Amino acid sequence: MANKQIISITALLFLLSSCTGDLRVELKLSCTDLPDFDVCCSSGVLGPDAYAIVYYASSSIDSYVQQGKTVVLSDEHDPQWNDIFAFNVPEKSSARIKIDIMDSDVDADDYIGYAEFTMQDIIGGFGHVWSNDLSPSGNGRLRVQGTVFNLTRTDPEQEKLFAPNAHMIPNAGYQALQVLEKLVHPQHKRQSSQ
Ligand SMILES: [Ca+2]
Ligand SMILES: [Ca+2]
Repeated sequence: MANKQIISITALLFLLSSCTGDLRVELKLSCTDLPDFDVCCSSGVLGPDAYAIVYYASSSIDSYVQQGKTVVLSDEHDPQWNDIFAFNVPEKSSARIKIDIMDSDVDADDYIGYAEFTMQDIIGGFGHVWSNDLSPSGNGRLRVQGTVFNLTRTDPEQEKLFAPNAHMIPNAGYQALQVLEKLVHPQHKRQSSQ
């Protein structure tokens, strides 16, 4: 009996670590030199009303799924968004991220460009920074500032440094709770299905 409990606790810890990840990676986005996008009016040319869309693929073979957006920063060639996107990932994560940069308009929004990088570009990058020109035009540049927390460290103070209003991507904590629920209450499912 005791052995069984030890095995299931080990299995639980493994599943929790694979679901929630060893690292919390927080990303902040900014752009520089975005091209003019609203050519109008006698006042001349305005900068774009830029926002970013975040896509996430949890491995090198998975497809992208749209996960979140920043706010719109109006008439700005060099937007710096305060939105923070947080990911719980394994240390050796092969996840990929794509960012679309858009110009918000009253009618249809305009596409400015995109950039793609991997979670390892952030985890292993100098200062956890990654930047590149936007594709396909090469006009404008995306900069990604990462902050990486090691969740396997038992530091009770660490959590206080997490961005409080981060968009969690994907909601891996929820998946971990579902796994926990199944392991702790295996009877529950059997009974309810009878
Ligand atoms: Ca426009
Ligand atoms: Ca616009």
